[in-house]
Amino acid sequence: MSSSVVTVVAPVNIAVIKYWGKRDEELILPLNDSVSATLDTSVMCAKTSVFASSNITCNEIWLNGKKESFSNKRLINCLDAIKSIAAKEKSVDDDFLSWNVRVCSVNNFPTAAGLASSAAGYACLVTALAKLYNLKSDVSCVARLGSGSACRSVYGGFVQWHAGTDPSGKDSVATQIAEASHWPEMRALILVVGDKAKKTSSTRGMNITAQTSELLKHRIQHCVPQRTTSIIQSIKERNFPKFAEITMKDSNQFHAVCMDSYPPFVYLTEVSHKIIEIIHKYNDLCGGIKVAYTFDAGPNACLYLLEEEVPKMISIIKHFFPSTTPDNLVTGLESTSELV
Ligand code: 2P0
Repeated sequence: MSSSVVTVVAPVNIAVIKYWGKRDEELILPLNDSVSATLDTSVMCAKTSVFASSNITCNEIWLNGKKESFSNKRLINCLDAIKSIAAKEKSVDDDFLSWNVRVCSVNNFPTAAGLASSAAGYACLVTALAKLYNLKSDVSCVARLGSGSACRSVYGGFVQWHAGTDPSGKDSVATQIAEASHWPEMRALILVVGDKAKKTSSTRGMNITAQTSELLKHRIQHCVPQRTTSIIQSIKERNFPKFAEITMKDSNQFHAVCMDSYPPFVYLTEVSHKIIEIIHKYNDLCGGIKVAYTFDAGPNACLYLLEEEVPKMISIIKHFFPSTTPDNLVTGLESTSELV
């Protein structure tokens, strides 16, 4: 086989049932199931090109135009896992498998600011490598080795990551609940509150929480299983108020769990709290739930709402935050990752 380049675009996903806490750090196995929606790649995505050649003397990676070290363990684990599947499937010849790779990846949104950049980045890398090596197997398991939430970005629409029980991680995989076309009116609006890298990384934060939070134990045993079943049902029934209520409660509990950690850490800012207050007031005035907020490990809000609410919500946000530019707002759900 001759040298070749593969370029892939992969979407960001924003969880409505949050993943927080690992039972295995090396294999990245979560303590609970999580559920997310995958966003439209036309506005927020990672784009990765991979190239293998006998002329490349050692593996190389370029992130947002800057050369980085390929010594990151998670990166190496992903490449090794893909190569080992390729060897098993005999999908490429041995020469091609022995060549080094060059990876170039860019995000079109703030990296490390709690906007799921690692999810899109690793989903993109793993999908690109799987295409380069001609793999047939599901690769959500490999994306998980890069970043837990990345396994959910391998699919479009609404996705569940099953925590699994097997110590090998073989059943800790993502599956699609429904395609984006199942609920075509669903929209996500991203409000970029801050684009600085977070003080406490997700990996470190999860570690502190798993070791110290009593509330996390309660969440895993008594809240997440019921919420996961109910939110999947709400997606299947296209029941927005039910979907939205569970989404907001789960986001709030995730941030409560961060505060219950010792030492505690905080991702929400005053502006994030203001957004929460505005959404609750808006829903009260509407006499029913029309908009849901959710916040990841950062201050930025993701609002889930139906298409008919988007213009109203944009004018409300502009009223309360007059400096908001159209760039701060992103809409749309995604159907699948694409090869470009
Ligand atoms: C999620 N987050 O479900 C949750 C909600 C942030 C808050 O998954 O250590 O970057 O690489 O597995 O996947 C962020 O965690 O962490 C995350 P690692 P990851 O989307």
